[in-house]
Amino acid sequence: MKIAVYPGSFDPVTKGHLDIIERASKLFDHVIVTVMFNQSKSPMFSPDERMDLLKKTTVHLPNVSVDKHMGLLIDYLKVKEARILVKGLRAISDFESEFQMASVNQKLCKEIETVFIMTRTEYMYLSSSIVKEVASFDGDISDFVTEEVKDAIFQKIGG
Ligand code: COD
Repeated sequence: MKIAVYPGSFDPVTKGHLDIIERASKLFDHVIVTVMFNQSKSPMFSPDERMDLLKKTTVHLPNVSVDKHMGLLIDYLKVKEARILVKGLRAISDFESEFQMASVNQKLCKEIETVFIMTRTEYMYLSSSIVKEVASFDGDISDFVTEEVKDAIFQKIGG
């Protein structure tokens, strides 16, 4: 059974993330989407809120589950007996940090392989941060996130 873990901040999940999850779900037997902690970011949503939005967004995918882990990624993979890490790649700007993370993760645990899935062109500009910024100026984010996520963002910012 090929279990893949797709880790991220998912603060909140965007249609770019969803596209990667849907495509990964066709490649692997089971995909665990794991909400994690990125030390360089200050999240808008709590881990449980992010999990809840991910669950609602992926409800149509039977081989996808949602989880959270606040420690080291490779420790989580060991517990789940997963060897595959799924990452999305948008542009060259992603490459440097993703390459660094993949290299460190492989140094920490040789059995782990990172599989990169290229973004679709329509989502290559999309990030959780840009969605939150557009929403903060009351912009239309319907093309970027699902209705549930849109409502959750506007509720958070009091719009
Ligand atoms: N199209 C395609 N892919 C996308 C898009 C898009 N529009 N948007 C985001 N992605 C990809 C990202 O490239 C990433 O692979 C993934 O989706 C998640 O993105 P984010 O922004 O939600 O999450 P990040 O990048 O903040 O997640 C970083 C982690 C939390 C995975 C990382 O910090 C981590 O592993 N933390 C745990 C502690 C740890 O083990 N650290 C050592 C790692 S070397």
